[in-house]
Amino acid sequence: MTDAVGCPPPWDRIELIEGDITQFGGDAIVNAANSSLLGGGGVDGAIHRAAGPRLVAECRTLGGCPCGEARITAAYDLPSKYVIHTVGPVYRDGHSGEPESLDACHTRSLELAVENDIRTLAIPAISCGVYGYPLAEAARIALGTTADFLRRCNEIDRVVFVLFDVRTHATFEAVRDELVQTG
Ligand code: AR6
Repeated sequence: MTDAVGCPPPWDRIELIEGDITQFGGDAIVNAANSSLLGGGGVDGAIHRAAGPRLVAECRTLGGCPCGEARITAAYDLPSKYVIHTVGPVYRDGHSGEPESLDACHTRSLELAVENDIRTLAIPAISCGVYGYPLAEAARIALGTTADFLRRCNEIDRVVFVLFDVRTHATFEAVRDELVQTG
């Protein structure tokens, strides 16, 4: 099992930790939202609870967000400065545009980060809860897309995948190790 510090670029800028994303103290956290952007369960619910009611008030002004796109708001009572809300795909069979949408969620979130001078951001396992994306398949897209983005972008110092349970963390680590080895 490799550790980010011992990894070749760009993997040395991608960290995988088990934890609660609402405690991340970097510049921004990514929210796995739904297209209303008005809150929900899972990580979305946890982020809205920790940010306080001003977050949903700002979200209301945005008019929603389609699947595969992202929107940015302030983070209010959270320790980070911004929340980037993205809407992942609901998993059907893996051949109904889900990989492309999940890829787009990560790319659009990272693009918004660069546009807003965000250098450190945390990302949860988007679509891996209620939306039912198989973990290893989602990890391959999340990590592969992020690594490709960081290869051509030096304006982001650190992307931390904050994974909520042991199984998700272990799956992301195994996929990361595989991707590091295959280049
Ligand atoms: N920190 C990090 N990860 C978390 C946290 C947390 N505090 N809480 C849960 N997770 P989900 P989705 C993990 O269901 O599949 C919402 O209702 C969780 O264990 O939050 O994209 C939205 O409003 C899982 O690994 O998001 C949408 O309607 C991962 O976050 C819908 O769920 C994503 O699980 C989005 O579904």
